[in-house]
Amino acid sequence: MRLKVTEIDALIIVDMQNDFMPGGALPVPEGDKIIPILNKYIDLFSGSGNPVFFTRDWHPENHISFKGQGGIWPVHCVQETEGAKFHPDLKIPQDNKFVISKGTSRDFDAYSGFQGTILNDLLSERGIKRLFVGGVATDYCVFNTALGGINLGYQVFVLQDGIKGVDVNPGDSERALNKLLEKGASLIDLKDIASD
Ligand code: VGL
Ligand code: ZN
Repeated sequence: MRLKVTEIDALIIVDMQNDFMPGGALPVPEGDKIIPILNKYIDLFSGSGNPVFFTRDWHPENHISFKGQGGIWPVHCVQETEGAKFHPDLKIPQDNKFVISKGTSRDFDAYSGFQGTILNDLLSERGIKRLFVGGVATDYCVFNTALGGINLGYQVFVLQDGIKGVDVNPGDSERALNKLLEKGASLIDLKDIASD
């Protein structure tokens, strides 16, 4: 595939936070391995003046998704903690970047960057029609953010070389990607995007 980044394109980097990286509270295996390639995507979009959106899980300390409150996850990405910060190696641009916090109320969880946020407004008011989605976890927040984008009418490209999954059940990530393909998403790699 050969794609050219134009003014209708936005990059969405999902949940590249310390708690989701090896050594974190809810690690995605090899989650840090995709940082160099995500930085290349970020350079490419940012360099051509396209907006880059960074979603983050941003939970209050008694969040319902935590085991202590009857949820399924260990405590993770608590607002203002070290674990909730973006990985220090992630190259966050100075300009034309947006941080989207989700899962911010105690009683609601959000796996999609669109859920309970202004992401769709920010995209549509900029005339964005195509979304390029990477980050973690393939089978949770990447999946739900990409699906949310498709359901809102965006053309969605999932960055095959810029995602990692947790696979709580073996095959979860593969099933998630197959579902996205079925819904009309495309899988691309960095080499599919023209740099000229
Ligand atoms: C996520 C589990 C719990 C994710 C967030 O970012 O994929 N997974 N909260
Ligand atoms: Zn969470």
